[in-house]
Amino acid sequence: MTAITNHLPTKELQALDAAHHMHPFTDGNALNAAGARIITRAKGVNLTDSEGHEILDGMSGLWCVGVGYGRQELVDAAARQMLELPFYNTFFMTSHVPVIALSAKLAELAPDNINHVFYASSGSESNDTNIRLVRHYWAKKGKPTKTTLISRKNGYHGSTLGGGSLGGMASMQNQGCPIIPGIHHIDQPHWWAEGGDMTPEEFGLERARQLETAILEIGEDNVAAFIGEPIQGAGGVIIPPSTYWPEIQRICDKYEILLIADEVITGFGRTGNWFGSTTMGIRPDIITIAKTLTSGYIPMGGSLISDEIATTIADGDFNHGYTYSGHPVAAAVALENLRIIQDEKLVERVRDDVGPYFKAALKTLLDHPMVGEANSVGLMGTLALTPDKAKRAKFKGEEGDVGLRCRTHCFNNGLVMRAVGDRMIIAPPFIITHDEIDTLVERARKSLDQTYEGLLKDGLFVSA
Ligand code: PXG
Repeated sequence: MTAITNHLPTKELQALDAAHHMHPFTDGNALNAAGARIITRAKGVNLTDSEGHEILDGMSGLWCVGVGYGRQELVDAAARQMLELPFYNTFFMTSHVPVIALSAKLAELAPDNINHVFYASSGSESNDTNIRLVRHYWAKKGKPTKTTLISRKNGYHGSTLGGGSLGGMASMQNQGCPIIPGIHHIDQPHWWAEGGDMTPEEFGLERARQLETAILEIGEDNVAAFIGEPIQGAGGVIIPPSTYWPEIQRICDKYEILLIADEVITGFGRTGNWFGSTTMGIRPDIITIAKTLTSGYIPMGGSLISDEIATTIADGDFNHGYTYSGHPVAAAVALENLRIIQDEKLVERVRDDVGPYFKAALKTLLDHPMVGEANSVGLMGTLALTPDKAKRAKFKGEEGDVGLRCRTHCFNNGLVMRAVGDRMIIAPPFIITHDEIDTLVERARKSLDQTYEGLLKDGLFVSA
């Protein structure tokens, strides 16, 4: 058989892909009919596909390639570690240097009360760990009935049975993922879509207080933890009203409920601080990490854990772990990635330089007839598309059709911008320059124009 390489014709690659590769969250027949876009290489913030098109990656891969593509340092760190010690487990009273160094580094970066790490290979696995961890913690504290975790509709916490249950995506739960016992969902703080006539501040408080209502219903003695993303990512970059997180923190404190910040997207600089918890002013007991931990060069996830929890469960086995918990190559890459973020001051860059520049550039799109909201925190941005800005109206027809049209125009104009329903979301690498942000917004505007013209032509620029 001939080797399958970048140099095969695109059509042949697409045919092999269609024949053998099942894609995540994808309509297989639609994909096979269209043919996958084959990405062959990348450098900085730009992807190149098998037809030689250059595409500005406004999504950092999948929210992960913070330091950008083509970093030789990360390649070298992986190669060195593979030669020295490609694998060893950490189960039976053994450890290794990369995992020790990474854990100490993460303890240094994490909030003061957090100095311990439990590793996994993804965000989903890490949240599965968290479910077991908080229940085990409360059992150790002599409160074994505290088992329920409260999370949010339209939150995203992964695709395993645990992560998918914590998440609030009905489309997932309807497909073989019935919500596991002991999970309760409250509404999300999505003012644009659900805030009605309330001010954002009133609405933020109302949504946070649903946590208190749920705790009182379920009983304080039965609730283990609340989990939320500081800013919902996969749900559409939902930036909560300023009143939301302080009220959630107050409620968690009052009822002795652990707070888990799922920072798989917001961690390691995305919001302009090392953690989105800092940006939102909260004090979590556990922080879920993945993605930018390694800038996506190799899979790794984990749970950053408070001293209180770690010391409480230290007495006796915690019967949980993954073959690749603390994988030495992943740990070496993570460590080098964090060194780059720190040495190149990328967190400060997002906070003080490219973050504010990006926000101002996005806001220029507010004059577009279809853009009702343009907002960002750090390098996490969102555009709400609407046929009626004043009413924050939805489009007539299937929700998400307009977003998909726009996403397709973006791709064709050399920009990856994702659609969640009819919201567009953007999260470029931290190394993006002002010029590249200008290019991103230019391509976004062109795509919005084409989407708008198409809707007018098809008579679809109409409210539901
Ligand atoms: N928590 C959060 C907050 C996430 O965003 C996970 C957990 C799960 O991580 P893993 O590594 O198991 O995928 C995520 C993942 C999207 C998209 O389309 C977002 C994610 C994954 C896939 C697609 O925005 N986030």
